[in-house]
Amino acid sequence: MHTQSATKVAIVGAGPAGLLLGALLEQRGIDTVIIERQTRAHVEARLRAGVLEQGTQNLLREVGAAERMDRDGLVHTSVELALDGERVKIDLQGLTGGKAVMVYGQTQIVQDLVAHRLASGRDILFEVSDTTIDGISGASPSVSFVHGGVRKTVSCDYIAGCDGFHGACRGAIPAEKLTVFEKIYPFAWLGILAHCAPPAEDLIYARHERGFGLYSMRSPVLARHYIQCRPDENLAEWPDEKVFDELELRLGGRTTLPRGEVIDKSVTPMRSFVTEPMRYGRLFLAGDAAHIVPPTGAKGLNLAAGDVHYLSEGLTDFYRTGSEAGLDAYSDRALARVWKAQRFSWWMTSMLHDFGPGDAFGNRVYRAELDYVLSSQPAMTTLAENYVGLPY
Ligand code: RFL
Ligand code: PHB
Repeated sequence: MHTQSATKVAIVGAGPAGLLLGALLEQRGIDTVIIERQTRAHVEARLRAGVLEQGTQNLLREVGAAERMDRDGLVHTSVELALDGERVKIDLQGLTGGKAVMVYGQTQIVQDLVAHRLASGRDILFEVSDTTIDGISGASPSVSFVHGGVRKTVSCDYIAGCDGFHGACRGAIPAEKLTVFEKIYPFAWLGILAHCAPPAEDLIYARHERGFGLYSMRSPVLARHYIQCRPDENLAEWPDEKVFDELELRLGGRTTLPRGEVIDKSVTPMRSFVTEPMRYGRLFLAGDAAHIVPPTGAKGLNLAAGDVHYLSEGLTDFYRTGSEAGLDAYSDRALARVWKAQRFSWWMTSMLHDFGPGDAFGNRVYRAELDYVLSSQPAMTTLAENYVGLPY
């Protein structure tokens, strides 16, 4: 059996980019279909980002999916950076004219956006397989996939490729039409989620001769911590107590960390990646499908939100006025912001990590850079302005 249907915008991927784009378009009366490779339970349990810029928060409010975020999210008006155990508070609010970030899990955002869409009577097609993208260089594109054992084809005006770094959409663009920029870092993050209090009210980003450490949280009783490790690190060599011991050392050894049951432990590789342009014909890429940042700047999810903001504006203009000017400008507008976030994420990553014995000069220079930032008001202002998020 093969079923055919039609929509205005077919959205591939129900991560933050696809779900938020769906919500923005629905709100403006633009019909969408969202397909997702994984189960609903899988996408709602995936543990990822935790820091939201004001622009991201505002988009969630705009679509009416921010009730839980505004109730449970933790507003952070400052962040700490540590160099060899010496902690310095950076007053985000004071340095940016009143801006702050919100600590609220991507896991929860995805749950909130899925619930929001289902409550409006629209569905999400989970567990699709064999996704193919057709006709993007012509006037009638379509997305085809298997769902519930049935091959389905959805024809549409436009396709939004929100299917992450390993998705199908980027690969549907002829390779010679894309330019890829990539940098792989010689380290990764070992992350834990644990039932215990975070060590401080602020997030702490720490540089230490033993490597980077990040002390983050999901709530006052749920800590989310990371330590720099090898890309091929074996988790079996990291029993829970050893992770906490190492985190204490990277904070300078003078702070006793609250400890508790570890409920998740994983290794995340680090890369910077950008695809240009973010459009080919009637296919638009958004979020991790188009770019990856190392997590040190907390920008990945926020960039995905920025992309779909620009894309929703372009699509809204088209359906209201027939003008494609906003869609034609999408890639350039998104990339201008993406590259600034790439720069910031690379800078934070360089300043805070140990690049190993092979880059002794770099290690000294990056350490000096952090030392400088922590003693200079203008440098702290630069950090704060980027951390809270550049304007759309
Ligand atoms: P996602 O979240 O990867 O979603 C893509 C979705 O597409 C589905 N998919 C397909 N569906 C249908 N057909 C196919 N052929 C498909 N192929 C794939 C996938 O199953 C998936 O559901 O991409 P999106 O929406 O662009 O969102 C991007 C963010 O998830 C990502 O940038 C952030 O998580 C990055 N990130 C952080 N970002 C921040 O802004 N602040 C942070 O504090 C932060 N911390 C992090 C992070 C990422 C991390 N990891 C694990 C990579 C911390 C970590 C540890
Ligand atoms: C997190 O809490 O998962 C987190 C926070 C800040 C980052 C990256 C991840 O820069």
